[in-house]
Order: sequence, then structure tokens, then C-alpha cells
Amino acid sequence: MKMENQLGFPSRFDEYDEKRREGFIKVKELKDRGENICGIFCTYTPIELIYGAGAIPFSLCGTSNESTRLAERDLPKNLCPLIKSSYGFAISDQCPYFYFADLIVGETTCDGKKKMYEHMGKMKDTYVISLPQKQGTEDDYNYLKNELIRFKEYLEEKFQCEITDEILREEIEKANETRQVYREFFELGKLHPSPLSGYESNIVTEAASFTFDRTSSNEEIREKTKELYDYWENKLQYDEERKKRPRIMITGCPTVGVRNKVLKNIEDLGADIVVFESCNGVREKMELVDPKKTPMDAITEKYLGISCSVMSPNPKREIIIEELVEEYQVDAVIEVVLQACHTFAIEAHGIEQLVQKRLGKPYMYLETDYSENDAGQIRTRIEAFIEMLQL
Ligand code: BJ8
Repeated sequence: MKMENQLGFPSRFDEYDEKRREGFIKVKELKDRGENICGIFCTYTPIELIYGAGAIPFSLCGTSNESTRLAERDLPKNLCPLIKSSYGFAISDQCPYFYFADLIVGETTCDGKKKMYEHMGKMKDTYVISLPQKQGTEDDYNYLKNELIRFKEYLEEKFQCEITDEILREEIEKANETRQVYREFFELGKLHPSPLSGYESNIVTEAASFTFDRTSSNEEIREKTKELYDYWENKLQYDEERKKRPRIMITGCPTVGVRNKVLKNIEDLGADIVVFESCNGVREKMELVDPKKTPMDAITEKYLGISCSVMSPNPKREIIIEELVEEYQVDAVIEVVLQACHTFAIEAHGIEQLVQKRLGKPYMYLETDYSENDAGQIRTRIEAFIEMLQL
């Protein structure tokens, strides 16, 4: 059995900083080899098309407060921290990933991101995928399909290539494999007690993205899944004390930038995060691209089905939350909303009603940013919530 870290989990999670540093070197090596890199910001971005053009997509979503002040030079203070952080890194010249990106691929999700891409477009080639505002009708489907065809043609022109159906079929298969690998990893949270710390799964999935190599990153995640399952089978399943910890679902905005302030506190204070209904969790991974359909139809269908609050209405998110609460035996739901994220903040009212009234579970709404200003207050609120769950 391998050594355990301070939370009692196997020790292979402490490699994050190293992976991040290695990522800087890898991106430079890729550029030296003549590879093309696309910076992306959203799970609505059809990565199959980017890989199909022979380029490598990499998430440029900002997760730290370091660059916020710089961003506020051009952007309003009262804006989502994810947007400010992303933009701040872009103008700071300190982000090798932005620096080496050949193309920025944006999308018309929230207003803040849309307008940020206008500024980014002055620094780099930028293509903004126009999404429909809702998902349910044939018009929405045709709108997105036509837009994705335009994006495909843009990539072909930009990278001087042809993205054939055969190439897309291969890319669909590879992207589906990665989704399945992550799904199996996240599904460890269904075990009781969960061997997968939510805080650490957040680190693992972010670190895996720095490898730029899907085969080795999939392999690493598979190994971690196996290691954690073995740990549960050999030891954790007999731990009666751990079984008493409340099982938490995190829902809402991406949480990588508030990992320490929110996720770590939840687990340090005595609860287990067993599932993330968010874009750094299962939201985009739940549905695969159908390999039996024609590629552009299958890709359109898959991405149109993502249940983000930018869609209006967005009934699918409630259905998914209900299913996940059941499958992961969730005791309580914590909604994390990044400051000034209006779509998730407004949707929170319906989610609270669903969780408390229909599902009969405790719910807490946390709105925060990437600063440490409210760290004490957030910890106090989490502590009170978990104490209430333990009564
Ligand atoms: S599919 S969640 S990755 S848009 S940037 S909407 S937090 S105000 S990140 Fe997102 Fe795509 Fe949706 Fe997922 Fe709010 Fe901030 Fe906008 Fe944000």
C-alpha cells in the first residue's frame, strides 16, 4: 500500500506544481516542433474539430487572483473572477499558454466572456463560436450545426488542412475515450465512503491537462482510479468513522479558482465532496458524442446538450442534479457561484427549491471570488453548515 497524504488518501496527488511547471516546458517544445495550440475557455468548445485540424486545445480559464488587478485596468471590477483572471493573464505576458496560442476560440456564453473576447481579438487571432440561447428546437439545432460548419471551415483555412468525416470519426472516438476515463474516475465518488477527495480530484484533473498528451493523461487517470479503488477495497470500506461524514454535491460555476477557499475547507471541516455538477466535474462528461451518427450531426447534438445556465431555459440541469443526488447518495448540496455570474446566480433560486423542497436535502449558496477577502467568512459558513449536517 502506498503512503497516504494528510487527508488520508493515497499520496499521488502532490505532483500538481511539478506538472504545471512541466506544462510550461511542454508547450514550448510543442511550438518548437511546429504544433498549433488553440486556447479555449468553455466546455461548449467542440474539441473534436480542433484536434481534427491537427491542433491542440488547451483551457485558458484563469484560476488565480494574481492577474486580477491587471485585468481591472481594462475591465470592470464587478466582473466574474474567472473572466478577470483569464484576461489578466492574457495581457500580463506571463502565461506561456496564452503566449504560444495560435488561435483563441471563444463562445457566446455569458456576456462577460463575449465582451472579453473582443479585447482578446486585438491581441490574437480569435474565433467566437456563436451558440444558440436555448436547446430544445430544430432551429436551435440547425443554428449550432451551421455555426460549427463555419468553425470547421475557418479551422481548415487557418491551419491549411481538410477535416474529413474520417478524421472526425477518429477524433470522436478519442474524445469519447477521454470522457469515459474521467467518468470512471469521478464515479469513485459513488462508493461509500468515497475514496476520491473532491479537493484532490480537482487537482488531478487540472494537472492532467498540462500533459498535452491524451494517451498519457488517460493512462494517469486510469492508474489513479485503480489506486483509489484498491485503497477503498482494501481499507476504506471498513472505516466506520469515515462513513459518518456528510456526502456533498458541489453545483454551479467552475471551482478550480476557489479550490482552497471552498473545497479544501469543506473536506477539512468534516464532509466529503462526492460529485461536482459543474464543468470541472461530470457536467460535460456525462454524454458522449454518438459515433453512429454523421460526425457533424453527432457533434452538434452533444454540445447542444450541455446543461449550462447560459441556456435559457435550462431544465436539463435540474433533471441531472436530481439523478446525481440519487446515484451518489448525496446528503447536501452546496452551490458555488462566482461573483457577478448572473446566470448561475439567478438559476440558484430554482436549484434551491429543487434541493430543499423536492429532494428534501439541505442546500447552501456560496457566492465568492478568487480573493482572500472573504476567506474567514466562507470558512465560518461552511463550518456552520457541516455542523448542522452532523447533528
Ligand atoms: S459551459 S459553466 S465553462 S460557460 S465566465 S458563465 S462563471 S460569469 S465559466 Fe462556463 Fe462554459 Fe457554462 Fe461551463 Fe459565469 Fe464567469 Fe461567465 Fe462562467
